[in-house]
Amino acid sequence: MCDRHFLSSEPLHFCGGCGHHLIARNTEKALQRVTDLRPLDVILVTDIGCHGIIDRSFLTHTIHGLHGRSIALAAGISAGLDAPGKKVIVFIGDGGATIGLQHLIEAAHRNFNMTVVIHNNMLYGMTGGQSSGLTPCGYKTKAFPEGQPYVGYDLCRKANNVGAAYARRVIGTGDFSGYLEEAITTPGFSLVEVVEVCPSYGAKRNPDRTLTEIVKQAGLKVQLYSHPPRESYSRPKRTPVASLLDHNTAIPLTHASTLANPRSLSINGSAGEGVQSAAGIFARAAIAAGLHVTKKESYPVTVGVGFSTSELILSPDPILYTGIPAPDVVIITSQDGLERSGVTIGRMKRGLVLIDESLDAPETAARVVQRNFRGQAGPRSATLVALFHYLGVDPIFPTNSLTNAVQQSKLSGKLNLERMMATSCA
Ligand SMILES: Cc1ncc(C[n+]2csc(CCOP(=O)(O)OP(=O)(O)O)c2C)c(N)n1
Ligand code: SF4
Repeated sequence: MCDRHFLSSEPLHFCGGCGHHLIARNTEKALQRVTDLRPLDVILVTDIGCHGIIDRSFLTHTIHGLHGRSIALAAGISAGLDAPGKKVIVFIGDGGATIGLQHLIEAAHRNFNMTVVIHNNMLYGMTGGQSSGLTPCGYKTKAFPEGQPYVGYDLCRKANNVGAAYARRVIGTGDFSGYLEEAITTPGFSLVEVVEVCPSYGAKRNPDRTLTEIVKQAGLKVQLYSHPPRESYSRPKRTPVASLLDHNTAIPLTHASTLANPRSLSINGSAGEGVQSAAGIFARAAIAAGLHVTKKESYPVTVGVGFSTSELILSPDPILYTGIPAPDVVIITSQDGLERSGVTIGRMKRGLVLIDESLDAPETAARVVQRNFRGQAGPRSATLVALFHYLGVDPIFPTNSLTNAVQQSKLSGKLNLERMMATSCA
């Protein structure tokens, strides 16, 4: 008698006669026969479905994945584990296995170290007996009371086609622990498809045929599909990468700010016109003046056209919430930016809207100031020019801090800073 228990002594939580009982019990037997394995050497990854409630009964590590994704989860665990003494086992239903079929194929193809045990009761048990991708043609389910009209997949052959060393179909009655043991001790990817019955939804509708008859009529073979073992997946070696934080150097404090309360800015222009870089430079200038700053970017997925918006919060105190329900300042440098910010501006009850003079002034209760940003230094510098103008209207920190930040940026040398400052302060 083995003193290593992998299952708790509590009754399992399946309906009476459910095939999932036998899979759990046979898996425990198989694990007990693999002498080097202790319960905490096993990582059991379960899927969504009735079979998945077994994770409260196994005394191993257990992880519950999303429906159809447990093999992908297990692949990540197996790749990250890199420990030969550990065993990753996946329990998944026929529903989950076919919902996440590509995960299964990839895991078999790349030979991830794991054993997948498919609980093939030929239907979705937990949700009331609908058909799955493994339901055999003619099998009666809730979805097809007259019989499934399609042929189900042959998962063992599919796994074999992509190189699985071990893929075996078994009828889930009696003692099949020997096959599970074979699979568990196969290096790399192995799969056991246990064909079983759901008494609550499957047996009721299909009372006359045995499992063996059903499998035979479906043209499925109860056998092993195998290949000689091959090297299992191991993580590609990578040169260590420096932390992203290493690229950042502290911004020295060079100026002082007069800002007493947080100020939120929404800066709106067109993609490709330097909105984000100008906002970034402005943020650095604010930090150099002792302020805390958050920055959020927003643009369409088609990054080369349409609007480009940057939201900044500047504050003398740490910023604990980075959302801007209603901005204090809206800067608009192009028609795209105007269209993007139109609704926000319409709702403003106070604050400042700084907008290029070529655009139609919007209806708003905020104060509107129109200036020539685009004409002054061209569309690509319009946002930076607008930010110089903003400091002229609302001098929350010295313009020199912004000039310094521009000089330290990639734009240094490309702009006529003196002219920008002169016109913005005018
Ligand atoms: C992505 C997703 N789709 C659908 C569901 C709903 N759902 C929960 S359990 C289940 C059926 C599970 O059937 P199977 O995987 O065969 O396991 P069994 O219950 O038969 O053990 C479904 C469809 C879900 N949870 N997540
Ligand atoms: S509903 Fe079916 S699959 Fe679920 S526990 Fe009951 S018998 Fe088993």
